[in-house]
Amino acid sequence: MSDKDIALKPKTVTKPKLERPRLYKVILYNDDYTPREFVTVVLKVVFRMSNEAGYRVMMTAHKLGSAVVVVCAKDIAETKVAEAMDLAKEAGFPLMLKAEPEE
Ligand code: TYC
Repeated sequence: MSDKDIALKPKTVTKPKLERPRLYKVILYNDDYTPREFVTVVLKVVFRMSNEAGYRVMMTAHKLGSAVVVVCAKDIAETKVAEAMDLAKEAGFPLMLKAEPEE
């Protein structure tokens, strides 16, 4: 077999397709019982928002029924939802948040 007979295999570089992890949005829902001040404090403590940002998001939920608090990884979104709802539960308020996948 001469050198000419050696068939060189084309090097196929297969790029692993890494799917970007899906992002989740945390939605805050309005209710008639949780005090505005409490909602604002929860947004500050759990989501590290400024007083102004927390107040704005709280008022958006208050007026429109719901508001997006943050968009982040699934585990973070679910942890924050649980933390916020635990604080509300301890205080006896029916505050509701949900983590939903982004379209
Ligand atoms: N609607 C509540 C009230 O008037 C305040 C509130 C705002 C509650 C936003 C929940 O996500 C909420 N006391």
